[in-house]
Amino acid sequence: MKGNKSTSLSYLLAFAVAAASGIAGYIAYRIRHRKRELFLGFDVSTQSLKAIVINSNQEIVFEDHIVFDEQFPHYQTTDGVLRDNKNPSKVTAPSLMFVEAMDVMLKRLNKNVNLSLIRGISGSGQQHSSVFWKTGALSILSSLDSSRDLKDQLENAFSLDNAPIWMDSSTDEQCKQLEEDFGGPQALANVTGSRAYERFTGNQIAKIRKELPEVYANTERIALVSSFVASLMIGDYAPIDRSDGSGMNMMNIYTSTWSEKALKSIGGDADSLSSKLGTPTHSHEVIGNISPYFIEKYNFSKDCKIVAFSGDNPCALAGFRASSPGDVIISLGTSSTVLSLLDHPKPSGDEGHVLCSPINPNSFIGMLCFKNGALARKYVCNEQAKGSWTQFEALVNKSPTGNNNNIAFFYQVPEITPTTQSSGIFRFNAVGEHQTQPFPPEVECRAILESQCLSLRVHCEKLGVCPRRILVTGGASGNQTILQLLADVFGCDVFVSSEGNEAAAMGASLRALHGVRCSENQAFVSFSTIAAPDYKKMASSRPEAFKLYTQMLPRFSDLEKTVVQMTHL
Ligand code: XUL
Repeated sequence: MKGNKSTSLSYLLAFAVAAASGIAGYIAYRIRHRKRELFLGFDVSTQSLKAIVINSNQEIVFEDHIVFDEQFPHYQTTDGVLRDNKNPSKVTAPSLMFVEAMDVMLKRLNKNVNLSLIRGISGSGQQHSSVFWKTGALSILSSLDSSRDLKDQLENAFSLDNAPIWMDSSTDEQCKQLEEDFGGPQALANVTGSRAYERFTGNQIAKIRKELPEVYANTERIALVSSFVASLMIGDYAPIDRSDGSGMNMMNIYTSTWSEKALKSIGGDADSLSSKLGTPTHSHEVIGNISPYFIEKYNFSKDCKIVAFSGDNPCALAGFRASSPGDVIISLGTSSTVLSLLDHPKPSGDEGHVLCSPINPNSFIGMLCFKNGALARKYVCNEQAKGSWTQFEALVNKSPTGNNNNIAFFYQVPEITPTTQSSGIFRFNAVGEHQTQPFPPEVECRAILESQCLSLRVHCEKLGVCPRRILVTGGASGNQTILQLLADVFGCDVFVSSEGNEAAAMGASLRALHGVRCSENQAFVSFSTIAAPDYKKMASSRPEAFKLYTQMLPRFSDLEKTVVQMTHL
């Protein structure tokens, strides 16, 4: 009895040891395997195609880019785009140029990276920009010959060679019609996340249907640049992801399905337009394995997964590893852009956009674009400080927080947030009198910075964006005075990221990693467990200053409304 007991015990022990070493061996194998895994992100932006390859620790192992104008002069683009000489508001890009860029980039990748180790691919595309596949194109796409380049096989695959991009602003008529069909801008924003915008793809489609009916009829599939490049990768029509899809004025952002009303208004026949668009998908979804074309031509693994591609702004948010509501990214470049994760969005019929989040199926992004960023700051710096930023900062610091209630608005170009009709500089002294002459230099220098920061806060609040922490990028992120001002105006800490300017491509590669992990897990995995942030704190809010700016806000907002009216006179 005793012997039997000890025999079964030792069997149990042996079994446990074997199982444990089996599990340990399996874990060791998984770690070794994971260490070798690579993830690829593309970014088809306006001027260039970028690619970033990361390992599973999110370290960049390869990056490269191709500038369209330099590499492909035969498309005759300027800064990646074609402008209509007769109508400068019409802006397009050649769809085949994106295909040729992919041919060139894949060859470069093949020379530098062991592509058989790429486990997942995703991408970012210039948002709102479209590609029109011609009837019959799917059969070409799904039977590509790996002995030939993509470009040679797809040159006749488009119903429109040059398709509208986000810089196009020629759809005023279609925007008015769409808003009317919905019962006004707010009603449209309540469903699609934005009032009608000229660059938004739905309005572009409506215009093509009206002006080029034969093109519309001969279109089998309408893609965004993001889903277009994803289609190349899977050799099939790829779905539009819900995040990029919310930049079209057509998708119900709460259900991620096309709005019937929008389909009818834009396409006339809702079913026909719906079939041209396909069904939107979650952004973290694996939409297929890589097509045999790339396996044969570049030695990709047949298990390489393609994760839905998305727009450049959603991908930039992922690239900065924003993880929870209240993470607000402020990009201070030529223009200023705000991106924020939101749980409870308030779509506005006046301004700003609510997009679905690319990293969380139950969350949203608030996005605001301000046209007057660096140019307006530079103008004041040139006028008041002879172009010296050191002198400019010294002047700013000579005037107290709140600028003794002097407020000014600097619009070098007509502004979109808030929407002004014209450019101009508008100054108001402490008692609200409109001043035509510049303020003294220290007041003028502080005025431009306070005005831009207060305007950011006013419009963020309108959209439901309340920062818990602010992450600043872009040229002005090196300016400590601006960082401190943002901390004081918003009342939160301000950080900078080491991610630099390739946030969209980085975001695409992180989304590839995220999508693959969700697929392995057969369920959604939180993005924050995948992509660890790497921020440096640059400024903390000072309570007294925050209080003062909060008190100033209603007056600032009223004056801004007055200025908007003045530009409409
Ligand atoms: C955003 C927008 C631009 C483009 C640039 O709405 O139009 O930021 O996404 O590619």
